[in-house]
Amino acid sequence: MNQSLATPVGTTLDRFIKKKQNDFAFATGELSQLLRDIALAGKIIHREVNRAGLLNIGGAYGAENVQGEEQQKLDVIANIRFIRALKNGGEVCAIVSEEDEEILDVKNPDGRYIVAMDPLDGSSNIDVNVSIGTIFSIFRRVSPVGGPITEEDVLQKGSEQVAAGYLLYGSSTMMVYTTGRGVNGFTYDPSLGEFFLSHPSIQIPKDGKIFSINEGSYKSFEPHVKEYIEACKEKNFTARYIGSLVADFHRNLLKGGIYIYPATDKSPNGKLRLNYECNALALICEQAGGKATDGKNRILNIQPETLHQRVPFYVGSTNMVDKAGQ
Ligand code: P6P
Repeated sequence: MNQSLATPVGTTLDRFIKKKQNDFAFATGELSQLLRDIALAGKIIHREVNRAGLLNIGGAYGAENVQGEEQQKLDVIANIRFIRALKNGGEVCAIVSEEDEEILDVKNPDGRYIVAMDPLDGSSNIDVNVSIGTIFSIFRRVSPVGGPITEEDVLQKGSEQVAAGYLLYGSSTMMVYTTGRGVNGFTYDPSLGEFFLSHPSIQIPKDGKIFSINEGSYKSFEPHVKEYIEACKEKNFTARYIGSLVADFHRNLLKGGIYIYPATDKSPNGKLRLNYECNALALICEQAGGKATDGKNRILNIQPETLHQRVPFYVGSTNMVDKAGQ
């Protein structure tokens, strides 16, 4: 990119979105507003996450989400906050959330976008103060505006995403997203209530020396996965597995590396969900020059069959994903 055209580090997210909108000849500002709505919800979750321990709102909520996992209270709060921000923003007609079994029709019949999200991924880490994240995909609705939400609207291939990203609530809170023209990272300054461009035009190294996988399931890994892990160890690569997808993904995106959640005995189709985890990170990774597969097929080419469909997930530096796959 011509550096003189590059947006200077320190630009606010709002200004950046506006500038990029001007780059799109027919942009109407709706997607820009939707990205702002997501950033607003991220600021709210930042506040909730950073005071969870103090207000003792951590710990199991008692209810269970569709995944049969114990819902942490912050899971529920994050889901409510994102749904409210997206509904009030008016750009979204429907939401697919990890926390809700059914499609959420937010009663915005003029909304032209669908959001698929994991409002708080890695929430089992909340009580031990490990980084967690929000993952989101944005699609244009394919059914007529004003009509009923259809299955075609919410079961689109990842290649149809118009935008995707994540928020990482870590040592600092970041928002990283793409609208199909590269990947940019913004760091939140809570004293100013603003996200600032801190990681412009992120590119993932073609190769890396970090592998992220839960070796506790080693015995049930397929042979090619075992072979790949042994090859990594032969080369004295670094094993880094936080148990929080967004945190592991983000580190590998910046430093180079691979994250693998393969098929296991317990999760024969892998654990991660295609619609609101894998698609978003696959688009981000590809836009940053990396790769994402299910071990064979490009993630973004997989046609979803169900809302909460799981797929094996290999994502990160291109050369590593190629070697780890079948
Ligand atoms: P395991 C968290 O529940 C999550 O969805 C990802 O954030 C994380 O990478 C993975 O599951 C951890 O799963 O089976 O290794 O504990």
